Amino acid sequence: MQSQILHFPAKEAVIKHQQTGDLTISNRLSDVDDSLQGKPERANSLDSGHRACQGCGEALGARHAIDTALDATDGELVVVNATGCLEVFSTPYPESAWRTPWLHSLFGNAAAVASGIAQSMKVQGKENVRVIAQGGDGGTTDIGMGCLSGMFERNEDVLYICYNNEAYMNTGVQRSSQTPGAARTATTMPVGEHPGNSFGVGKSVPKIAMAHGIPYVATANICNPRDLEAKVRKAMSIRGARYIEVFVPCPLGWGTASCDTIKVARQAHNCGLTPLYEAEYGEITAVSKIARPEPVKAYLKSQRRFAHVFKKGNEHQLEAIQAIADANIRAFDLLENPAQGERF
Ligand SMILES: Cc1ncc(C[n+]2csc(CCOP(=O)(O)OP(=O)(O)O)c2C)c(N)n1
Ligand code: SF4
Repeated sequence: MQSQILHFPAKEAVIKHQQTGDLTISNRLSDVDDSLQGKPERANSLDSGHRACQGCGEALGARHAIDTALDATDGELVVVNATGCLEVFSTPYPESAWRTPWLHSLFGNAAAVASGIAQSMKVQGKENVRVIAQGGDGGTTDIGMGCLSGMFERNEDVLYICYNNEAYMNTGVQRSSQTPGAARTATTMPVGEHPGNSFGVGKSVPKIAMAHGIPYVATANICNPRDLEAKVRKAMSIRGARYIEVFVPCPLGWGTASCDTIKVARQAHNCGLTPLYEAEYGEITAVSKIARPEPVKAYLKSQRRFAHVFKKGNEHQLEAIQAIADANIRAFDLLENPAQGERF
């Protein structure tokens, strides 16, 4: 495979002050819109006492998303949760860390259960009560795909949020259709001629959602909480089927330090592997540019699931991953300053 490695002239890069950029949760000195997480009136929908691993990106993403949705709906919200880490760590019977009406569906039918609740609210004349379905990438993009596609096709009044940690984490890190090429999981071991997960497999569910022509699709990343909140708020202002996919690192499954979750998420964004965009009725309407591009190496280096990529003889894997990032940068025109993407 022909790879195109990006050249990153660090000195010329314009460094924005983090405190006034778009990546911080809150800054009382800044006139940029504050994040809800920095305000005392946030709902704290996913309360303390749950059993997520330290540094769990999914827990962080869910709290930001549901707090925002509760704020946007004045608390008139029902949440349906597919089986998976988020459900297991938040609700060991008879306890619950959720401070909102919340319902556990099966692993693969959250979109169908949420559709039924939304229809029921309509019949009862309670359309002010809004419905969110949420789940991991296994429950959403694999086993839940049929129900999800049906929810999109019928244009049900539901926002579906997928927390994508790129594997089935709750059952011991098995490969999903979101596991990237070369990544090690319990079912894609780092051995053999092509160690880790195969290349050229998997699917983009945001693009599949767009192909259904639904009113709103977005990708988000917990490295940018303001952007995630803005997308959830926008989704809640729209009626009909909506889909948001949030990139959420998993320290346990990825082999990263729990203190590095945000850093790893930001590196994924900066290297172009996780483009952030919005689409309405099948057309892309906004793309978040990368202000400080980095090569994929920096992102992969901090994760044990990619450790074998750095072994002698596996250079082709590193090049293949860089080529995927380069293709995203081209396809979504991701660089804020195209000069930073000078290739050699
Ligand atoms: C029909 C069915 N098959 C398998 C399971 C076992 N199971 C529970 S959670 C899970 C994995 C969840 O993975 P994902 O949806 O990616 O969420 P994560 O745990 O990564 O957040 C599996 C396989 C189940 N509950 N139901
Ligand atoms: S295994 Fe991963 S997704 Fe599950 S609770 Fe731990 S960090 Fe979160």
